[in-house]
Amino acid sequence: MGSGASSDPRQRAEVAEEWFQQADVDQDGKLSLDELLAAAHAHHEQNEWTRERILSCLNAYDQNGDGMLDRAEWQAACEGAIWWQAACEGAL
Ligand SMILES: [Ca+2]
Ligand SMILES: [Ca+2]
Repeated sequence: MGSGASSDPRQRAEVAEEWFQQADVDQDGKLSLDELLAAAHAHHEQNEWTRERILSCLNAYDQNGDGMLDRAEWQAACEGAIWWQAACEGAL
């Protein structure tokens, strides 16, 4: 029997945390638009992830309106969708 690890929410949170640490270049505990853009471009086709698209995703999950995603907002974004792409398709 497989453990179904890929759908384990705890593991997803761990992956989200890994992403966060990689993406948070200046290590201020928040992901800015530029950091999100760089992270997305490291993993996806640049053409697919325009600044406008990232920004609309950011706005969708930026709960305190500071223009950045902190850890809690990032975790919520990652838990709410397999990856942002799904969320963004709905938001746009
Ligand atoms: Ca940062
Ligand atoms: Ca925020």
